[in-house]
Amino acid sequence: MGKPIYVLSGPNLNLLGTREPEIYGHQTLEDVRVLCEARARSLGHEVVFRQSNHEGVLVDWIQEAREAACALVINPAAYGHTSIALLDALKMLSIPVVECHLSNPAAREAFRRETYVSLAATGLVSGFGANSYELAVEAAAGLVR
Ligand code: CA2
Repeated sequence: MGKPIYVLSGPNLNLLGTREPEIYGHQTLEDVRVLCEARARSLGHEVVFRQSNHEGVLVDWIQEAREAACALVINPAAYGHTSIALLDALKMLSIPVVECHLSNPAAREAFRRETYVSLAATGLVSGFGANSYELAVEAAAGLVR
């Protein structure tokens, strides 16, 4: 088994499944982890699945992924719309980066239509609820040489 796919989630996603199910679905982040692990394993990969509410912690994990991961999937949550620090960290990666969102931010409020993270992402999966993560893992695996 090679290096794992890192799957990182940003602020408030630890509460997934507890509110706004019409936007984000009923599944918890633990459910999402199980889906990602299963999809990755079926494709011959392991995942490292982590969530943080703290921007600097996410930056640390992105930096760690430079050496430790074969690809990175990230749902930056609200930091995607605000964080140049995440963008700068992602730009230092030479592995595939797949941005993922549960909802489709492009179809929501104007402030969600731009994400800094997209500037460093190989591609974006959004709007499919928990399946966005699975699809993002599949896309990431497909990009790994
Ligand atoms: O659709 C997504 O995955 C988002 O990244 C979710 C973020 C939002 O700021 C982005 O614009 C789009 C919000 C995450 C809020 O976390 C939740 C916590 C509990 C229940 C539902 C979501």
